[in-house]
Amino acid sequence: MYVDKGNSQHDPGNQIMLNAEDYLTVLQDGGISFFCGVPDSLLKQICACITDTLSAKDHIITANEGAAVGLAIGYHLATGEVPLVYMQNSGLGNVVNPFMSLASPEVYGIPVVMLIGWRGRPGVKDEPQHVHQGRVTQAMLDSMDIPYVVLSDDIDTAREDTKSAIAKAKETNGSVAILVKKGTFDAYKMTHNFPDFPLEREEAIIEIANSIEANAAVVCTTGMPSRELFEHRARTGARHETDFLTVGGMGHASQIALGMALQQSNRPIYCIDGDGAALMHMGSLTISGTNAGSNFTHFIVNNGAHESVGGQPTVGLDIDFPAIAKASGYNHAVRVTTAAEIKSEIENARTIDGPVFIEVLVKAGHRIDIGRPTTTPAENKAALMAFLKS
Ligand SMILES: Cc1ncc(C[n+]2csc(CCOP(=O)(O)OP(=O)(O)O)c2C)c(N)n1
Repeated sequence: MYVDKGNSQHDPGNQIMLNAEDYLTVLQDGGISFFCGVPDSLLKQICACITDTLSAKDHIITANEGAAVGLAIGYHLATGEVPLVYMQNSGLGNVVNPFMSLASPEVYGIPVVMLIGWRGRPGVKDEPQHVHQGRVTQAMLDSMDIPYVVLSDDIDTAREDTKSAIAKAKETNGSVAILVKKGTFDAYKMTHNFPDFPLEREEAIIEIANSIEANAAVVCTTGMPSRELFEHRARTGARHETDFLTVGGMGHASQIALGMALQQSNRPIYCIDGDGAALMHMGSLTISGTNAGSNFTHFIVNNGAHESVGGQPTVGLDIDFPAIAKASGYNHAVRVTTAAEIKSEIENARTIDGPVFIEVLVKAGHRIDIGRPTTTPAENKAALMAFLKS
């Protein structure tokens, strides 16, 4: 089901762009007053504008995209209105179950507008983790019977298409998707303030990498943390064979680390997680806490933000991660803020029974010139598997 009334052939390099505030007004004028979802870099301007403009009752940054569908269902049941769920197309996987089994017109019939950042759009160069997902995004929507339109960067066309999408969602009691290409939105600067902790995320990651054992393996989370780790290894002349970069599958780094740790109980395994990623599949904390052994150390480098995709806030700084980890079965759980504390907690972890959980509070922000992995995921996997055999 292809409803492409937008100018999908338009080159995103072109200068015409949508202003985020104007497009938010289009959505609101069309009758949308509740927004929820997980941010994406292609949507960062509109997500930032929504974050700045709306009250906590009208906008929730959810743990994952499936949870956003849940929230949207509740909102519709309580108001009869149409909610908007935003996400990166990689989040579609998290949406499939609550959509198919609950929101579908063949089950409860809940009208939802989905605003989806289209990473890996065919013809546009993107990272390996986006290529397959980008190529099948339309086919996935088709197979779920979700009609879609590609958002035009012309405001009048965008207004008309958005109005039709909302009308279609109401008429069918179903979901309608609006796909957003790279470069659709013009710059928007978010005003949210973050606390000023001593370390930057990159400094924390470097300290962890420098303080762990030579035979240790690291599973690093999605987004910039993996890029920063990769660059650190490259700078120090190390090969990348000790590290698994969780370039996609956000929220699953800790279970990848657990899978390794259970099979290689003599090798120290470190997970470097993000707060947004840990929140995305927080239930996994209980599985690591109750199943991991002493060789498992779980870091959460917490900047209170989805920093890698625009810095929209998470609830990471409003909750007590170490308390949750302790209650989830970790034997030792601490919060640190300095490089010296990271080093001494890693030393301490070697002498006590694990699993160990270490939250590092860091300031939001990143270097603007962080590179991307220069080796492919397949090369990375081969090198890591050879290292794990050694
Ligand atoms: C399922 C899924 N949803 C959304 C994304 C887009 N995404 C990539 S990194 C990221 C933010 C990660 O935040 P956090 O774990 O706190 O790490 P930070 O970037 O703040 O260091 C998001 C939302 C994704 N890759 N996968």
